[in-house]
Amino acid sequence: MYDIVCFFILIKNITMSKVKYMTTQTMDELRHDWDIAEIEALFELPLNDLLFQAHSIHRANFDPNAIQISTLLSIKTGKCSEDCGYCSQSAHHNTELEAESLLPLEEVIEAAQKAKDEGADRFCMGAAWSRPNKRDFPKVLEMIKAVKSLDLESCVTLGMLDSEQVQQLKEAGLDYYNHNLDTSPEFYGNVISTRTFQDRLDTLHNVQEAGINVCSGGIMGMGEERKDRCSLLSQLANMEQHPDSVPINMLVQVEGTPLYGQDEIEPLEFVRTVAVARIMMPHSVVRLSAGREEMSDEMQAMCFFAGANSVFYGERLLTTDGASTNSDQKLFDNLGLKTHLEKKKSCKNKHKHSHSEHAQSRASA
Ligand code: SAM
Ligand code: DTB
Ligand code: SF4
Repeated sequence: MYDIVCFFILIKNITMSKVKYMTTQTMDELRHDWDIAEIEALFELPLNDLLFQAHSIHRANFDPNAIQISTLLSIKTGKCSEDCGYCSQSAHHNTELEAESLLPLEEVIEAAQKAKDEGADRFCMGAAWSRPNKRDFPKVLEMIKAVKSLDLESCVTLGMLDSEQVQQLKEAGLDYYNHNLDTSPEFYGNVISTRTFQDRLDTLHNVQEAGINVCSGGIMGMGEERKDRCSLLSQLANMEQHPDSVPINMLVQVEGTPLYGQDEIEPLEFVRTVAVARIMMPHSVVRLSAGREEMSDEMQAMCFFAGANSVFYGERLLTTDGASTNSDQKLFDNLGLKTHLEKKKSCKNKHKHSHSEHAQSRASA
């Protein structure tokens, strides 16, 4: 209630020119009609106003001290036919990456069990494919079933899918499909030439139709401008259904890729992007994704305040190193963030406690 009161005081205090945009977004209203000018106006807010608005919306929709933990595994590495300018795995670039064909099921199970033991609640498997092939796809379905049987949520990212493949993924019990829009439709051609923005939207549409949760976001720091970040966010938020999960990646610069040596995004511009994503998609989980190992603790803390409530966790992302699990654990402790698994355990313990207290009080009565 206090948050709501503060939020409306804030809105009242904002200059008249901004009011047009600010009053249109309430705490959990889901809008699908964002225009670029109003998104730009959010980016232009004084940082404190933007963070306050984003955090108020975050708090109204989520536990602000809970964090969702996903762990990644590359199940098929390198030699990809697409030419994504950021990617170490494209066959078009010379990145000295060691290619690997599809991993055996046992290796995937082992990695998933390890991820669970380290505190992950979701296991995401990525394949360097433009689209899955007939030979390997059934093996991926088996991997999904195996991950589910460990009581982990499953996520895969396999490139473009047709509606039959989507249906098979659904039947295998897949929870999330990751398929990033990556950047604005206007900037897309500067980064990728072997597929179109519309190809990405078509796969997302198929996935949503089948009732699989969509995980879709983008990469910041590829040389795009703020207007591109606004345009990407408008594409995500104006989808018929917001993605359930929105990964905001900061480019991991890989030697040998066309985007190596690119000017980095300003840390506060990245924080603003997270905040605007939170405001525009109030019910979606916003993931602070690749690039965390380059971010200071303070920058990450600001992103969590701005509304990020998920991370990729583990020493390895797909082909590059992730933030170390030790330093992550310290960071979460320092910020008082609890993972979903920790929250679940403490809930169970409380439940057990109240049962045994109840039993004791009955025995002593
Ligand atoms: N091949 C599939 C595809 O492109 O959809 C799945 C794997 S691909 C590696 C998954 C996503 O990882 C990409 O869409 C991109 O957003 C992200 N990604 C890849 N390389 C990255 C990098 N160097 N920095 C940040 N994100 C990256
Ligand atoms: C996403 O948005 N980021 C992840 C996941 N989805 C598949 C991938 C990050 C890759 C970072 C570079 C690498 O390790 O190859
Ligand atoms: Fe291939 Fe995916 Fe990398 Fe693009 S991002 S080159 S599609 S693995």
